[in-house]
Amino acid sequence: MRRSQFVGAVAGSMSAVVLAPRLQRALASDVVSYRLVATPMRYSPMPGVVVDAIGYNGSIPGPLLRVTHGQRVHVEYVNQSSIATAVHWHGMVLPSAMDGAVGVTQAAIPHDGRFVYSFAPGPPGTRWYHDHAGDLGMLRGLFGMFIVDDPRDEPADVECAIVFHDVPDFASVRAAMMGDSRAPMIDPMGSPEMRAMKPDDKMGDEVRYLAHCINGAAYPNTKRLRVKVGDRVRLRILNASATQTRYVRLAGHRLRVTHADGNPVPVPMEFDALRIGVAERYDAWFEVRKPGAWLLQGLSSDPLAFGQAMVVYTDGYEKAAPLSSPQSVEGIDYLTYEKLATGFGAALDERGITVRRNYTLGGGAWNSPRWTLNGATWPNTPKIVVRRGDRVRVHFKNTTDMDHPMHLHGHVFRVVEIDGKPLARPLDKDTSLVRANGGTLTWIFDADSPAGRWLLHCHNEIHMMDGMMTEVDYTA
Ligand SMILES: [Cu+2]
Repeated sequence: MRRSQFVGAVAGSMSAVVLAPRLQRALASDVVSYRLVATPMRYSPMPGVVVDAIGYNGSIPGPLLRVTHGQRVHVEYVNQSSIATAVHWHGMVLPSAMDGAVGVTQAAIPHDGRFVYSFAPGPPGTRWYHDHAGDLGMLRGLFGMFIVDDPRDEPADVECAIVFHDVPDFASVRAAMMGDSRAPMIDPMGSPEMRAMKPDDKMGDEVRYLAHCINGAAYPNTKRLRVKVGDRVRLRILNASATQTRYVRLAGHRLRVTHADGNPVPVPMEFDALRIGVAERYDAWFEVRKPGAWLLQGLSSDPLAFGQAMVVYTDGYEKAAPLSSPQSVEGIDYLTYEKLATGFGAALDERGITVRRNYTLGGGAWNSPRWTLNGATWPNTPKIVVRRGDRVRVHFKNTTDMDHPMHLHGHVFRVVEIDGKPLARPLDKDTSLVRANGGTLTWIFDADSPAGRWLLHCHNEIHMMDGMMTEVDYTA
């Protein structure tokens, strides 16, 4: 019997949020209504850290939004935050006017302003929502998970929404944005955290963080997940960090990945740990085979990041010291795109491609202080102009010494090539990391979304604000 327990990403409360079963909710209404109000809040993710933040409905992350695929959503958004904002629905294919990209699909919503977002959320999967107004709202706390349930999914006994996020030091954010030489910019030797990671994970040295959190808090104040022996547990994991890649591991368990960015993977596959770039999501399952207590951790050698952990436990183990994992990825089997794609294939399938665009990712402290596409910054970057029905190939080459999580609005693309080698099976995604130091990656997508302008950008908040952004325009 399915218990339909759902632990939502609601901060400010240590208790689990139990939602009604999916089918009942689907039958309840064809339209699901939410009201989101952005307001300033004092936010304390851990003792000794208090920041002036902005949250949706007084919570960081914002409330979990959830519909069953086929339902419409009606979101009344009210901006009481004192900054300009708008809400972007990350991973959704929706009318352009609902996309929330300020300056492209809508005007910024001023303080005291209101905007109604109404659309049919899809495709089904683990999606999210966040500010996209260019006034640092997301860094201040304006983000949350949005689940579009797929009624065809295999049932889980327990589902848990898990949002990894970081609390920035705003002085370092402002310095990074201004290219201030006093800012902790990229250190060629790397910070201790970066040295412990693979070279391709050098992200986020520009911004200093005060806390690394799961669902609004740092360990040991993180919410705990109670499970039973025999439970099949589905974790919906989002990396909402503004700049940092995360490795995620559950002690004592392998994680079976079924969805990448909410989209079904070619073949579900088990890993010791997930590697999750900024804005990416993975659905990861495990079965509880024995009683115990285990830590779900974001791996890092940064002492501050040890707090990015939460306890999963069975009855009787509430007080037990949880089993933990070493803070290293050395020698473990962690998720990579090529593994998820079942390896490399013979040749790229270029059938039907009508539009080709190559982007060189450039910039950074040692090349130029600006982050660029083909040497230019937004809005002077070369666009991709399409007609409905086009098939588009986008090739990235990364000349910088940081990974870049490239994101396309309003489409699901297929990752088909990495570092010059075609993947055996394409990965359906909306955000993908392009490896540092000469890495390449290719997308193919069909221009079959609603007409309009769709942003394509690096999801590292600093890089995007700096200009590593372009757009896909439909002309007909
Ligand atoms: Cu970037």
